[in-house]
Amino acid sequence: MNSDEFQEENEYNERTQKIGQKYYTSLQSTFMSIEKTQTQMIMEGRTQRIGETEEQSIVEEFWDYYRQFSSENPPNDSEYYGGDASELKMTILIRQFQDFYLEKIYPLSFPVPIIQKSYKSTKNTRKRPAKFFIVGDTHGSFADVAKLINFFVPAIEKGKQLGYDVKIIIIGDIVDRGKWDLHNLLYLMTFNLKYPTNVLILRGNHEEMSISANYGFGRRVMKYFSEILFASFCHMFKDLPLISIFHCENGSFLCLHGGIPITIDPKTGDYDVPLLNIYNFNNRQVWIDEMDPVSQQILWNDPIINYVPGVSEQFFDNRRGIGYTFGEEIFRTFCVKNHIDLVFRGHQVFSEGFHRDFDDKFITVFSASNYVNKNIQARFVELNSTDIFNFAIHLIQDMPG
Ligand SMILES: [Mn+2]
Repeated sequence: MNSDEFQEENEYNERTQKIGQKYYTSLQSTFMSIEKTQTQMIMEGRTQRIGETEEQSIVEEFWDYYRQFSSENPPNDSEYYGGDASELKMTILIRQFQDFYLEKIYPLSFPVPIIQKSYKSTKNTRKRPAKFFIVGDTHGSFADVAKLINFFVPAIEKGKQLGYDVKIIIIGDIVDRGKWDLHNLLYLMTFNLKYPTNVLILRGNHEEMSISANYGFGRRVMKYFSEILFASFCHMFKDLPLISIFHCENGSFLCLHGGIPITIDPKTGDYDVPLLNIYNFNNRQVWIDEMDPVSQQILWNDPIINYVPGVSEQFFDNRRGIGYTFGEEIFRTFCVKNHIDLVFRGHQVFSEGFHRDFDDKFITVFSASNYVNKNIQARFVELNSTDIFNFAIHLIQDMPG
């Protein structure tokens, strides 16, 4: 229903852009020094850098710290683990997280920001099944993140015992809008490093410098810590992948933060949808303005809600100030071209916590129960590789913990 939708207007505007330009320019030397250290480490061999055990212990430290909290007992929003050393500890965690994505998940040598895995059996081989959990925007809502992680940890253990994979896909917008956003991000990064084969974090439009400098996260990090720490987070955000695709027994599903991207021919004005595997992405950028239009749109686009085939236009400029809204024909063309049967995304707030569009093939899920003082029925999705169309959309509040 339209009335349940909270449309964000003008989120990306002249001011956002100006602030983006400002930080992009002033933090250049910090970005360069982070990159220089990274290159040096690659050349020296990473294992000689920080001992494996020491690296592991940072994850364990953050894990033990966050596991003591719950939805009813959140951490203090102005106090962070490590006391005087907390900025240093965060910097090590960021570096470790970024290295993990650069080495294991989305290497620099791999230009397509899409993480794919097949759970589809062939004539001769039977694939191990998988259970997927998909989490939408959490935006600093610690109560929801704590509940989700409390639910996911035993679910991962159960999968191990019973012989199926458990994959948890977090589709971005972890930061901004809620005062626990830095805690949320640190807890989810720790969760990811603690369970590296089970958790995948995708980039949202808020995991970007100009937006996070405007909507809470940047101010918080700079108030309690420093501009350099903010730069380190922004530099890490750029290495998060944009899309995940899982090929399952009866179809393939895709996760991304915003929506289906469009390409427009500058000469004719004709539009098309990109073939993802051959598109020339330029998404590893700290500032949205430096990214290619398809990457920008993946983070920002929205569907035309209650789309009427043949009546509505194919796409409109998005009222958010960047990207487009797209109709069902664009969605279908994209799916056929890229062999996709089902799409899950976040990005849009509905009081019900979810929305089904385009014949139930384009699903929005929102996972923050308190969003800028609005009460939302926060949800997450569960589905299995044996039948992706038979998915469940759970209420987070019903989960234990
Ligand atoms: Mn978003």
